[in-house]
Amino acid sequence: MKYLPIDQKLFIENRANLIKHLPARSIAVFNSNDIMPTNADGTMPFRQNNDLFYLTGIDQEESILVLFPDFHHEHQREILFLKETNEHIAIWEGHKYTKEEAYETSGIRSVYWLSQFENVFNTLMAEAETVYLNSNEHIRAVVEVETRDARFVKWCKEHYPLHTYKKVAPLMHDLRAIKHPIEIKQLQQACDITNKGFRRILEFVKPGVTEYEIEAEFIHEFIRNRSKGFAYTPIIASGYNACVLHYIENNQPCRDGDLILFDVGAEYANYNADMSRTIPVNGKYTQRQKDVYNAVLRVQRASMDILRPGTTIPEYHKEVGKIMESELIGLGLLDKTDVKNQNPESPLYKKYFMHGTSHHLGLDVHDVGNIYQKIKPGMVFTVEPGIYIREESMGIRLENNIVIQENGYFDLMRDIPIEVEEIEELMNR
Ligand SMILES: [Mn+2]
Repeated sequence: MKYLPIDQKLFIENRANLIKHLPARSIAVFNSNDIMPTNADGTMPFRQNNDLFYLTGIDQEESILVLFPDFHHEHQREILFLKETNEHIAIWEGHKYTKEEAYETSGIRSVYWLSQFENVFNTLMAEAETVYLNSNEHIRAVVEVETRDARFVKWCKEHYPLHTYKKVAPLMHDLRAIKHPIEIKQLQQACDITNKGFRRILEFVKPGVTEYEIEAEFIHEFIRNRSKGFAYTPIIASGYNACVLHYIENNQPCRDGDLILFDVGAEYANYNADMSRTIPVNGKYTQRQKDVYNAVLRVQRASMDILRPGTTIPEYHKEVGKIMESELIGLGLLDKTDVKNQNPESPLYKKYFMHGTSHHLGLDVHDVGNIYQKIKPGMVFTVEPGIYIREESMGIRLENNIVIQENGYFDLMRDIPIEVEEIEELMNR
């Protein structure tokens, strides 16, 4: 891991919060992610299961967390099972957690090797009535590969058919939606690293550079600041490419007079930043570009003001739509009368602004959290309006990450340049 150690207090408190929701005689099990294969003996970089990470801080494959809050023996109420290590394994496979390190990281005192799992689990299951198991219930997830958690559900039900099974995912979504101050600290770090990357490219961009050269500048800055790299596949879209919402080719030269849209964020300690900025290739926005840019900026700021406790994401998106509508009329892109007569089921603004404005952000980029529940302090959201004008080969999106507070919000990207004047100044130094 490149990131600095996280205070184990986070994981201890996260477990304590989950346990409050478990009824008597229940057991909860969380599995790590698999290391995914590529070809031959190649593998993808390891990415921990976010629920297991949230509850333990353990960032290693083949790990299992078992919670049984009211088990008779206090020392077996929370147990971590890890891949065995010793001096021989350390030489051949590299470093794995020792039991002591796993305790330091997670605050869990009972750390066993994986080979003991079936025995210990069998003892616990004899006393348990209800079993909480994990599943990926993200509403946008397309899952074709069977995860370790999914395999465990099958195994468990086959070996223990008479227990009551429940899903732990809704509990985890509710908990993870509200961020602990230590999590906010990690998210701030991810945003600060993203800021460094953005400032680096403001000095680098000029007519003729290619989108992939810009991508290389970002990742260089990210990794040298203890990030694993991009939080998600970056979008570096100049000119018309910015109108292709999921453009990730990043292989075109940037032309004088065009804008470049970046949707780029750094990962830090498994937490993610999600930033969008739009800058002029030659360091100066044209009047038209400036007008559209400032319209997007006004929508962003107005959106931040109405994203507050008590509302829900669908209600909020409706309000943002109205703000966007009036800006598009102001830019001459929509006609007032047409808007008045529009079908409310498919509002006209969607021609120029076709995506959502905000999503939860955290260990997942599109983080878990029920969007139909009322927004609460401590939730972290992106705010990312955009205007895409295909006939003008121009796409502008501005995206910040904010923490919802009792009154108002805290902008984790407050230090990342966004005003036209500041961006022009930094590009022309
Ligand atoms: Mn986003």
